Amino acid sequence: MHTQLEELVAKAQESIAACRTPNDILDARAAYLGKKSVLNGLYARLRELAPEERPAFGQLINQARTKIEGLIAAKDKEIKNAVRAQQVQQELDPGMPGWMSPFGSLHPVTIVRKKIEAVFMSMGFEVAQGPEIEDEYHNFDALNTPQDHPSRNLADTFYLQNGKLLRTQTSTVQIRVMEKYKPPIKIISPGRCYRNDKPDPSHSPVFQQVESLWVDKGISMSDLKDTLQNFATAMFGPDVKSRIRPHFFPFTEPSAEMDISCVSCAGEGCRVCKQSGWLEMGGAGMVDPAVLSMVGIDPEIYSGFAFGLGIERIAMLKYNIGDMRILFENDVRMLRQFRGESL
Ligand code: 2NL
Repeated sequence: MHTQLEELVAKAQESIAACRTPNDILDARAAYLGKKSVLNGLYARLRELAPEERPAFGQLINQARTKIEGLIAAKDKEIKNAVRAQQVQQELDPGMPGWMSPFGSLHPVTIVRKKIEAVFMSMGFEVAQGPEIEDEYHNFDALNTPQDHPSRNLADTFYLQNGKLLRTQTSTVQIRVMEKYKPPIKIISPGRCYRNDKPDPSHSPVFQQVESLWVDKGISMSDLKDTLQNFATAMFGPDVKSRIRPHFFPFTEPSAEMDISCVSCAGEGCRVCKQSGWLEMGGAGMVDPAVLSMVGIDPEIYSGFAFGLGIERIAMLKYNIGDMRILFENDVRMLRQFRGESL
């Protein structure tokens, strides 16, 4: 029986070495380790031996089994690797042209935001950022907004738990900067704002704003007008004019609305400017002394201007988009227009 085992292992070794395909491996495994295999039959024949001989011989059978299992596993791996290598060689044609990279683009609102940031940075403004989740103090109280002002209403502002809300303007960032730093302060704060508005051609509940703030000794309304004109020229070209009209905001005194001459008709009157020749750009004014006091800046020594611009509106004017919702649907046919667009 001993020699029979040795012969069996030798035979197995020979036929395993001859295996070429995964099927050959299956056959070899069945033949040498399966239920009907010679090896399996040897277990039954243990009973023919004297009881004291059985453990030693049982061990020999087990050793033979382990040896054959190892040989099969090694050959199996070898065959699988060879099959994989052959497949790769068939699939890989180094002469084939590569796939074109599916190049993306920046979103038009992002392109315009970066352009606005660059324009203001060239005028010496620094870019400040702050949280989109705010408290009533920074969004309303510090901006001198009365308790009964309609903008505080649930219908206009998204309130969260614990007195928190989604900022309705990035003035919150200006307040935080003024709380922390002394003048001179010359910053812009671009970012997302939230208002409980139904989407329509000129409104979206999520939109982006850039606010500008310059506080120092002797800052006046003429600095505001100058900054506005420089911005308009850099953004829309040398022929664009600007103007301000009286208005009211709780956080500025005096307050104004800013217009630029229509970029569509050069001031002649058209559909875009509703025949007026002018386009509204945003609100502005001299920071209310009450706001300066609240952040610990002495309004007897310092003054400042502030204004707010809607980025989507500027993007719509720049790219001739008639409906703000187009900017948020992200239809790839719209986005593709901006492939390769630089600032
Ligand atoms: C608009 C345009 C505006 C400001 C924002 C501002 C910020 C501080 C102090 C005073 Cl910290 N003002 N920002 C000023 C005027 C207009 O936004 O249409 N808002 C409703």
